[in-house]
Amino acid sequence: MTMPNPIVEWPSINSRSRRLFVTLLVGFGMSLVGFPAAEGADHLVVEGAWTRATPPGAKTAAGYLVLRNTGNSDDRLVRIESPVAETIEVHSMTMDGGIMRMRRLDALLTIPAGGEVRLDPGGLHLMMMGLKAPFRQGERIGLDLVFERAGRIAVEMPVVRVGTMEPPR
Ligand SMILES: [Cu+2]
Repeated sequence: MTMPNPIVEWPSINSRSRRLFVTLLVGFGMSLVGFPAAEGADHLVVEGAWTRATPPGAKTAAGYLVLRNTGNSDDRLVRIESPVAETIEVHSMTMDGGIMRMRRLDALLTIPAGGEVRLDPGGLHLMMMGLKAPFRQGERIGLDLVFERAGRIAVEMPVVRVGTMEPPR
């Protein structure tokens, strides 16, 4: 009397069910990681990031970019980290009695499924505060965007001329 040996049994399984078995294993592995990881970080695309050179003594700078969500679920920007500034917030700009005012967003910035959010001059922007050093034209400023689902995405912002109001091409 011998025990059935799974290794001996293996070749008797036809290739279709073998493929199914492998698929199930991969599916099981993904379910352990959880749904967000299964979707992958590539559903969130960061494009066209830029910032401006800072005048002498300036302690703040604004940064602009486009966040595009190609996935099926909303995502949210949880925080922004960079060694170049003490704090980085997302600000909105509104007209208040003829005066442009900016304020920190009350809630996390949501990037809707299949949609995009643009951070442009005059609107939403990244506010970098407590700059450690001036931004010089031609440099690139590195920062990490941390999303609820996509996780951490490293971004490089080219530094363009002071006073630029249009995204560089
Ligand atoms: Cu601001």
